[in-house]
Amino acid sequence: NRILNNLGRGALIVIEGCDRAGKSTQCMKLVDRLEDQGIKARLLKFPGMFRSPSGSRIGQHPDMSFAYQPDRSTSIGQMINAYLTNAKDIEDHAIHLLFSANRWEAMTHLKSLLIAGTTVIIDRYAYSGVAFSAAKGLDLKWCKQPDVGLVTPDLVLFLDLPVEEAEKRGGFGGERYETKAFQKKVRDIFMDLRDRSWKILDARVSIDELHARVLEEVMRTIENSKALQIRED
Ligand code: DGP
Ligand code: NA
Ligand code: NA
Repeated sequence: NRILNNLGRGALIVIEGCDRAGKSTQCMKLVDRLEDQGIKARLLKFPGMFRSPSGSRIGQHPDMSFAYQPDRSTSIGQMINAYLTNAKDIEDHAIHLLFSANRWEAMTHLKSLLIAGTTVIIDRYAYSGVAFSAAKGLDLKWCKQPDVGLVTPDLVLFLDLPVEEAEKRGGFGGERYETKAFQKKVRDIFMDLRDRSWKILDARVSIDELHARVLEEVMRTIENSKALQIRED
């Protein structure tokens, strides 16, 4: 539990949830809103690609030109993209390590943002890493190891949407993992990963209502974060 800095750093906020819960929309609205209020904020996304409304991957989101796009351009990001779109098969343990490596390669950048006082919003983090791989049957303890030492979030907001509702939202696409049975397993594992930093928000409400709930939790965390340290648990 190494302590890096404790002077006016930014807060680290993670948005998690199953597919189609509305994470990317909420992340973008949140960053916009924080910036409007004069709070320096940036968005990171793992893996580093956004979807168009039709569900296909479009790389950088048009509204997100200000965001750091981690790693579509890196060789690891390209392998993950090929895997998710079923262009390439990668052994389960090997892809797990690649997802983790994709987070590790952003850590230097993430720490420098936090230390500079910027609040960072992350669309998926190590919880997704563990939940999706453990849902395939990989050993839970093994799944957690590669992400040990990543910067610890101050707040994890889990946008909770029943899988049946998620399916209605334009349906699951043809990407790997996008089946009802698999998403149910992923949600169960997410629930086992809850810790003190988690808040579960009902994602069945309207976009604006959910945004208000997200903002409330985030503002509370930012107000308390002056006293926070950067931890790598
Ligand atoms: P998204 O772009 O947020 O829709 O994520 C793409 C897909 O990749 C989604 O089905 C969730 C999955 N995913 C995200 N992070 C990880 C990870 O670290 N490990 C695994 N196995 N899957 C992940
Ligand atoms: Na997804
Ligand atoms: Na998303």
